[in-house]
Amino acid sequence: MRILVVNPNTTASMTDKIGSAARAVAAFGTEIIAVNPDFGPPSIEGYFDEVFAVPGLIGEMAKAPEMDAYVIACFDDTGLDAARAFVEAPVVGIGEAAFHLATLVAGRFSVVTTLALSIPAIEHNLVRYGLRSRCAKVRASEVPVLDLEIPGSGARQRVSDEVASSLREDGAEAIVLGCAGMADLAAELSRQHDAPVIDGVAAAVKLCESAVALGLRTSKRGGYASPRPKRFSGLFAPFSPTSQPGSQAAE
Ligand code: 5HY
Repeated sequence: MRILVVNPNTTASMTDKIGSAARAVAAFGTEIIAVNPDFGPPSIEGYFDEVFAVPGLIGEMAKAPEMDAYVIACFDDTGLDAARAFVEAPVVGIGEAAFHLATLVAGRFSVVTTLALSIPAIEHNLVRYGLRSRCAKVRASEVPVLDLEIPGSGARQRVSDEVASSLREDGAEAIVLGCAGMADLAAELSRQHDAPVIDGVAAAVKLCESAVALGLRTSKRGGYASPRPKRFSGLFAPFSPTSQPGSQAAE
């Protein structure tokens, strides 16, 4: 099977890290293609950045309509509903995937994310996924997303310190890492803190493999029905939906 892993921000080094984390857990026979758009925000921190990352996400999916599944590799599950309406193959957000796997191994989990700016979107998703009661707390390590790309920035230590505080103070039994840029930290932090530490990129790849193996496709009976063909105007004209799921109007 072929899984497109889309990092909705434009930072290629982060996409490389995400691709490596995905390939590290992919089953034999699963091909991972990791991409990011060449337009939009370099990092997504809060609602404003998020909305400007969605066209790039949809654009990358439109370039690869033949994939068996899609992963949205941004922890606030950027554009997840729009992406599910756009294609028929399963689409999994790393936030939702990590939350669900955490509930399989712990009664209560906490989330350690980047900046406080990112917390409301994550809490909002927990409520709409029906998992708010299983989350002890969403915490910020106050590490900007792109500091995770800078060796020696102290980002890793700050994330580790926040994991320690969470296990000590929140009654958390597992930790969910709240940024795709933390994908390479999960195994080390789990060993260091002797608790399940979950990376959403790995979680999403395994859930995609399960959905595809079970022959599941995104339901087109309700809100994820394909967008009705129409002509968008101006800047977004190239994104005009056509009658073909996963395709857009030609330039
Ligand atoms: C992410 N931002 O996973 C989120 C994390 C955050 O660019 N990739 C980003 O802070 O919301």
